[in-house]
Amino acid sequence: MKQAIIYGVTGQDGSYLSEFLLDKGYKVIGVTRRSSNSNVSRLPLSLNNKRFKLVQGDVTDPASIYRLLNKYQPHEVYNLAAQSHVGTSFEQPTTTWDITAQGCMNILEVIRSMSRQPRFYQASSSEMFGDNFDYDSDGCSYQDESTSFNPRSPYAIAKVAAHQATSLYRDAYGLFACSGILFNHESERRGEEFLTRKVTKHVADLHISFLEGISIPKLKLGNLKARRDWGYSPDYVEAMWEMLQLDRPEDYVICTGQSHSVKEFVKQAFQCINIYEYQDYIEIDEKLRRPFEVPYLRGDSSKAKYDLGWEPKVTFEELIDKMVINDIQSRDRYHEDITSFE
Ligand code: NAP
Ligand code: G4F
Repeated sequence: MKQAIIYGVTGQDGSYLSEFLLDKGYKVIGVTRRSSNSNVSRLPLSLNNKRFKLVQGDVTDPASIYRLLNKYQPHEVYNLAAQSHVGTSFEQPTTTWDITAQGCMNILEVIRSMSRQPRFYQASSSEMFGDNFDYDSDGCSYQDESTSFNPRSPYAIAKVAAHQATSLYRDAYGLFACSGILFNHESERRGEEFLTRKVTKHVADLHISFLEGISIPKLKLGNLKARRDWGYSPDYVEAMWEMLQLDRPEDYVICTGQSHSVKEFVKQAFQCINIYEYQDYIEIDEKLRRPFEVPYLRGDSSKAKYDLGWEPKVTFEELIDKMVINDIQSRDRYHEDITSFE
């Protein structure tokens, strides 16, 4: 039976990847760091599976990585662990570096020392491009595997370091190590501090507040002009696995090829509850703007389509529908729980 270790299993992508690998018949070892509160809320399905094992570990602790990898001798290691919030990285640059850059190097070093070396996946990011892009034959801007990096946040700097380390260990030591350069991807399990979930959760709250006849404060947002290429996380974790099944390790851009502004996302989410004047329900908070903003992301994943046969399945509109509906249903369930206590 194939075995995989997932660092970052408690996060959005980690939870979907563990379910995907379990469906493929893998034994999955999910690594979670110690927390004063339970952080396994995204893992109920995996935890119910006998082939899933949750173990403690931390990418900033090399000895714990050494012990885990040598104990389980996995076929594949997925490094999804990161301080993954760009805004937070401006406030906590050193922590971001330790987890997001050094953490990757720590895993690579352990793999290098092993006699039976597992295949390694690194979660790289479109944030690494910063404000760089190329032009296609129609004059439209895009980023792909050959666009140069210009990291514009402590998070992006850490991701570039991890990306380059993965590439170096592949070339210098012959490791089967590759990076997926993933553009923004979201889901019903997205962390609530990221733009998309913050918006869909607020829209659900507003919907319930109308039903209850109460008013809630306006939604505070930062930059509405930035453009992102937003896809669906369950689609994207499939690409991670496909990269590790190839004959040769290579890096791949994973994206939808469509770019939308934050404003367009907000507008579409409010439309899900029949609000067409979303401006009446939001306000700009200057404190939510970042010291530097990545203005435009639109990827080209032709290489992944050609080599992996990978294509995104969920559209921008379907993604927003799924997230809003899920947040409304969660609010309904919460409401039923509260009233059953009364
Ligand atoms: P996420 O929900 O923030 O999950 C991050 C995971 O890393 C969590 O499980 C977290 O554990 C874990 N972690 C943090 N510090 C750790 C440490 N010191 N040791 C071990 N684990 C640690 O992120 P995501 O959206 O699933 O993204 C997965 C990966 O893809 C991240 O590396 C992210 O930077 C990268 N990425 C994401 C996107 C995107 O749009 N989602 C795009 C490109 C790249 P806790 O639960 O304990 O916090
Ligand atoms: O949802 P965001 O915080 O995602 P961001 O910064 O694009 O980063 C995400 O995608 C990267 C891939 O490109 C990942 F590597 C990274 O780990 C993460 O998953 O912000 C999206 C956009 C930004 O332009 C931000 O300035 O929304 C803008 N925004 C406007 N108001 C806001 C807000 N973002 C957040 N989080 N909160 C706001 O109130």
